[in-house]
Amino acid sequence: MTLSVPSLPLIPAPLSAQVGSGTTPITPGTAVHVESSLSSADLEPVIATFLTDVAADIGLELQAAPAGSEPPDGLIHISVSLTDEGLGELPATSGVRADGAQHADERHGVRIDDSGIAVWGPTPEAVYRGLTTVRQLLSAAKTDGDACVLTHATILDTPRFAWRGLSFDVVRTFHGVDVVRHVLDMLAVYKLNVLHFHLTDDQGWRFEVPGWPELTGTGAAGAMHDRPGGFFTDADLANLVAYARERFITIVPEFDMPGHVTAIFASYPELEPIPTPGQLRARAAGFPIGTLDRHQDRTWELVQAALSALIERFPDSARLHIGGDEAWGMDDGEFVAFVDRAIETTRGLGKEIVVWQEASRAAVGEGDVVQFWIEPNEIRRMFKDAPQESSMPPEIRQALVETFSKALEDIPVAVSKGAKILASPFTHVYLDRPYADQPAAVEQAELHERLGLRAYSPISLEQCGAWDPVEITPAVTEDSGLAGVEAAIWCETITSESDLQFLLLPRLPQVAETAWSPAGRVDWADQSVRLAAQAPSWDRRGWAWFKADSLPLA
Ligand code: TNX
Repeated sequence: MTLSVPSLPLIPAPLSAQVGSGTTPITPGTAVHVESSLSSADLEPVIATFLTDVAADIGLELQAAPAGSEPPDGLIHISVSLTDEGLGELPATSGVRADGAQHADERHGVRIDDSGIAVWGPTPEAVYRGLTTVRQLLSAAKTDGDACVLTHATILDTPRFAWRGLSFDVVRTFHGVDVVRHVLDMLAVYKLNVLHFHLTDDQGWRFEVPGWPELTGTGAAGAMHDRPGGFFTDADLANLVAYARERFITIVPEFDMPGHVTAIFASYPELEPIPTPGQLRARAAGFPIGTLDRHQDRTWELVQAALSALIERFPDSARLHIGGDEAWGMDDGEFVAFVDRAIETTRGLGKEIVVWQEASRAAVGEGDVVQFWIEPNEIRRMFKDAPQESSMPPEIRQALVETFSKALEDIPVAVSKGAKILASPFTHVYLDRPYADQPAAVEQAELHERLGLRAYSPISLEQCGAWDPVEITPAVTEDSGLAGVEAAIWCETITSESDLQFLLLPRLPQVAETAWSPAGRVDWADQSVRLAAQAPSWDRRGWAWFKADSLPLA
């Protein structure tokens, strides 16, 4: 069934909406009331975040009514309440919560009528999501005048998946606290709720580990090419976790291992094993790769210390991402034994795991989250259809063919072991793919040319939004097999915040729609209109974005 939700400039598209004919003006000073004083304490922080965000979005200064006060008769106001009235029929959300919450509930309602706006839901998080809908409506209604005039409507909504994320590489280019806060702002406005923080990789180490000062000394000094390095202090991370929490976003940290670890070797050379023949060949071809050695006790002292530090810094996450991707050149048996012990170590510290798909070859099982990224059809295309087009040294290419061929079995294996799959197919949600659409403005030609990995074939905005996570994920046949949907932004080609934003917008809201809105809703004609309607608010926020020729821009 294709439900259309016409005339509402919302993304992700809501589950259901009825649009009326009247309008109501929301003006500076419009007060936000909590309907029952019993729920004031729970909802006050949510209102405070909403007021800050609306002011930042459009400069509209709403106000919080004093706790317990009744809205004066006849005065337009916004009311919020903790109730699931009228929401009982909404479908259940599938997937896994990154915060491990057992009773999470994001179902909510929003009603706009002559009295103003009512937002309700059974939890503060649900009310926050409903207020986010209001934010989008206010932003879209913003004109030069003082009032935002909203069309009457009733919206009942709930997400399809519990895990709606973005994996963010802060290694290849170091992005500091302010940039990460802006990314959290973007996630929040599109109802995404997980920031997967890729904090370690070959080019750098980005967080403090007690007893291992060289990781943030030598290890953090650089980034890709000659870009400046950096790392997050414990205070920085506390700041980010709190900022995310206010927006009902969980930050899930990643320590990527046993591959992608040469920043560790730069810091502690004694941890570096003798490279395997495959690794030596790759290094000779200019790829600085290496893998951790499970036979050294010091390796496990480091793993234990680093994971413990992450647990301290990211108390809201029920899980640690322990990597497992691209352990190039490592013996298969060694790889599995390493990942097994890393899993055991994480569980021993009281946390659950997320791993990249290759780690399915180790002891993953029930309750684990396995991240699917190597989309099989693309692999077949890459290696069968166009081998002659490769500019890669043949040996490296051979290694890639082997690695990716093995990867075709990973997700079916993970599913058979009872793991939940986090859908991140690199064909559709790797936002470091070049754009296939052309720039509408000549000023963006250079960015369009430079940004995104050239090894990937470009994808269009339409393709980014036109896929279904169940259909694309091998061996998964229904929503319940998935943890959710997560995009990734890798920063090899990105040198600045505006480069980053150029690749995130407009595709990030499309990913949000895939993760949130009901299946079978994909319709580019409608989505492109709703995306284009976001552009003024990106401009007001000062966010760079790609002005694609495929968008119906004013
Ligand atoms: C593969 S995705 C990687 C990253 C690269 C990315 C570029 C994954 C688990 N590993 O190391 O940055 O491709 O898109």
